[in-house]
Amino acid sequence: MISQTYPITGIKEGLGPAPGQTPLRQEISAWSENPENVQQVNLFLLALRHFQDNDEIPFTAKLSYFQIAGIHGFPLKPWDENTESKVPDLQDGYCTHNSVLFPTWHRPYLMLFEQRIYEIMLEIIAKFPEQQRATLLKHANAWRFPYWDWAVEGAKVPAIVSDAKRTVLLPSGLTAEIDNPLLTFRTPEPMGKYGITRIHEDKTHEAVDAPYDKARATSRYPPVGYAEPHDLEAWVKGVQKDDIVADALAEAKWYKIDPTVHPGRTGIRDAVHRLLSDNYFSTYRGFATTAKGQSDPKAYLSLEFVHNNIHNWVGGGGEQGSPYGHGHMTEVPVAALDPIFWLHHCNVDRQFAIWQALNPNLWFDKPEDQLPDKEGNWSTPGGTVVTPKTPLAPFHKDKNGTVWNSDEVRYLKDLGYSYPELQPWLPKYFVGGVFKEELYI
Ligand code: TYR
Repeated sequence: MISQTYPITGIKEGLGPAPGQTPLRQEISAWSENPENVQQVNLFLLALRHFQDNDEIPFTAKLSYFQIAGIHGFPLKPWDENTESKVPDLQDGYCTHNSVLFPTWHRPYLMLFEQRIYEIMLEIIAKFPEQQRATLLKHANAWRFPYWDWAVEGAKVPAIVSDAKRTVLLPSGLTAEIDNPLLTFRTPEPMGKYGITRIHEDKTHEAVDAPYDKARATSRYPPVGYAEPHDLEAWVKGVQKDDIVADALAEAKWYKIDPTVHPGRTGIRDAVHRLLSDNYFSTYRGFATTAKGQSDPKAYLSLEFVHNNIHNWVGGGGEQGSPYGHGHMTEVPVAALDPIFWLHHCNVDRQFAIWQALNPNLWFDKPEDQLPDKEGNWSTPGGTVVTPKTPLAPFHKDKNGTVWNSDEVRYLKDLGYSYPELQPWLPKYFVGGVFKEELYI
């Protein structure tokens, strides 16, 4: 029995740059390269390193990086729930993919990650000399988790992620060169020791053999096999071939789209532009998820579809005949172990929020092909009934086990963060020259 559940509340502190505004989640390169943010960037790197360190927060602890990443997939265990009974449901982990719950489930998941980093920042600030603490606290309160905008022209893995080492200022006043905690998640023992297993075939039953159990770090574009000692070593130590990520993003070979059938297949920017175009989708489901038909561009394009392809282009090996193995980001059960997962999902959440602001009246709706049952519930094609009240397990709002639902994560203003594009100076928030908070999402 879980005596107290962990309340995911969002960060409640801090002021945004404009009146009535919560602090913004910012684009990671612009944020990290702005000299005004050196103290925030320093706190962030110190906190992320602490979060990932088994000696600081053991992987057996509910609030460790390892366990929080594990909610998404492996190890297939309940998290913050009292429930052996849940175990059989957890064949794929808790994450909801190919479901209308895809955008909303990942929202409290990201809030949890952001909140943990903030909590650790506060612990680290307490170790700094007293006279520095008030300033550091102000920086921590105004901080929100950054996003990686993989849709900009020339998108590549941000330098703050690709750098092997980063210099940080320690509470003692000394500087240190540390292994970059954004590059990869490292574990002292092979991850099999903590319950991460090998994957032999992917979900379409294509043979892949990815020794995630042997890895002691996450990889992007690892070798395709591991029979050769140097390939095994690459898997164990982790490789991050971020130049290849940039090439894959530029090439944008969308899966399942045959270019001879859809000669207009274009890049990521075009896809995102269509995602966010006025009236492109007539339903929330159409925008949100791959759980719909695949026959025309509007049917195959969705936030989830774009997101899936980014996962594969970042992890590597997802395309038929690829000379690379499946890096962590390519496989749902292990994707969240790679730190870049969080930066990617923050951008997915941002696109979701921008779309919501553009389409304020669209929300959960019945699928075109099914009618709601007597209670007004409808099913995903897989048969599970989902509604905007479906619990987004295992994310709790309070200590008493109350679980978040999609309706409750609909408006960012309740959640303690916003994005640069959603600032309240947009004219629509000012009616008769007065700022209308209720219109601001
Ligand atoms: N491999 C998945 C696919 O091809 C993409 C994906 C990977 C989606 C990891 C989510 C995720 O967490 O659809």
